[in-house]
Amino acid sequence: MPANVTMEYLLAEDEYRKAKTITEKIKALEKMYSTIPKHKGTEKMRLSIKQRLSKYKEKLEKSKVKRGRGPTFSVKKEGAAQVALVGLPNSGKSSILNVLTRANSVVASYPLTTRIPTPGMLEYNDIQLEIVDMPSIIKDISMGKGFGFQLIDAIRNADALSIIVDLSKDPVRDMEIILNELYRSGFRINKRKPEIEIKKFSSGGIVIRGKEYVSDVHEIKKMLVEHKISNALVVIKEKTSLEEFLDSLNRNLSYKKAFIIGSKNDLENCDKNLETFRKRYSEFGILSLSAEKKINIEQVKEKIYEILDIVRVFTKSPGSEPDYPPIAMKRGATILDVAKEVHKQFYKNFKYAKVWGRSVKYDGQRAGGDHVVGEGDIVEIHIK
Ligand SMILES: Nc1nc2c(ncn2[C@@H]2O[C@H](COP(=O)(O)OP(=O)(O)OP(=O)(O)O)[C@@H](O)[C@H]2O)c(=O)[nH]1
Ligand SMILES: [Mg+2]
Repeated sequence: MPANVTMEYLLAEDEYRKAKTITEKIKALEKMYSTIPKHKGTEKMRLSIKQRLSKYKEKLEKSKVKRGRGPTFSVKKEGAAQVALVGLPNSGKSSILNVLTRANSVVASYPLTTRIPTPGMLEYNDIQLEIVDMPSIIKDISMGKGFGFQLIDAIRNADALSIIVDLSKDPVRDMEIILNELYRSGFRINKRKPEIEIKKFSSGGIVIRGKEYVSDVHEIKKMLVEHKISNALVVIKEKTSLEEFLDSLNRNLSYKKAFIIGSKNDLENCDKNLETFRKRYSEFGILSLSAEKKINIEQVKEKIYEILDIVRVFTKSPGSEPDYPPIAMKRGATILDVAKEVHKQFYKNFKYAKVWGRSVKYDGQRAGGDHVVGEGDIVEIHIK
């Protein structure tokens, strides 16, 4: 035990030792993690806390399955992609859903009005997008408080998040609460899962490639063994911190893109609050709007579209005009992905495609199945 930990940390550790339930253990471990000084000398202790945390969280997940799940919150996906509106009670989520779509989610001046996820459709650039107004985030949803687990599952189901903070109140504090709850619930926001490949074998021990990308190979091996991986080829492809490596072993984590909407910007003090907020959270894309006065609605729609990373592809049959509407693909999708989207037969019997648009040098260029499509491309698929 290094001598340079704080009194608060020692108290939290004591709490951990005395904790009887899984939830108590998790809370104490979280306290330990937040009070431990963050420097090189405590790195291993921090990792060990995180490791214990993910173990207890897994146990909590399992116990939730046993307990049954109560009402289901799942929203059947409609349209090309789904964006979830998440935020604290009364922050204006339902008002935003209503102004973005034709939905009619109940708006009221008291908190926790929205009890179940409420979807609406937004058409943008000829593409149908689904926006889901989520029940509010409250403290300890990660422990299952309220319908916490159902809410977490519903948020997991979304392709991206829009975090709503009320600009007329204290957006910096609200954002802290939201990010903390999301983190504890297993979300990693605007982060990419590190590029690590793990191929398990039945013997041969652990072989690590890309050792130069991590600071402590011994610690990595320990983590793998803790996760019951004792024979595997581990390929690390980019610089990865020990904490990121530990995260990558945790299958319960969900990596989500998010941008922030500062709501109610028609109210007093909002400009000042927005300025402070922007400085504090400069790494996020931040827009402000007023659902009531309909300010900046178009910008928000554009941002939603942008965060989903969609490219539109028009399909066509030989000798005819392109079909309408276009189909929405994820950026990086290939011609074969497009074929799969159109019809199983096009995918199974694919021969080649002709492409017009940004991704090719000349109109009607021939392309193979692995050709990556570009925004607005026209694709004519030829089959065997
Ligand atoms: N001035 C102003 N008030 C707003 C705006 N948007 C929402 N409100 C008010 O804020 C309150 C909460 O709005 P809701 O849209 O119900 O908020 P919510 O986040 O869905 O709240 P819960 O579902 O109860 O957690 C209501 O009294 C709204 O009238 C806005 O743009 N400007
Ligand atoms: Mg609501």
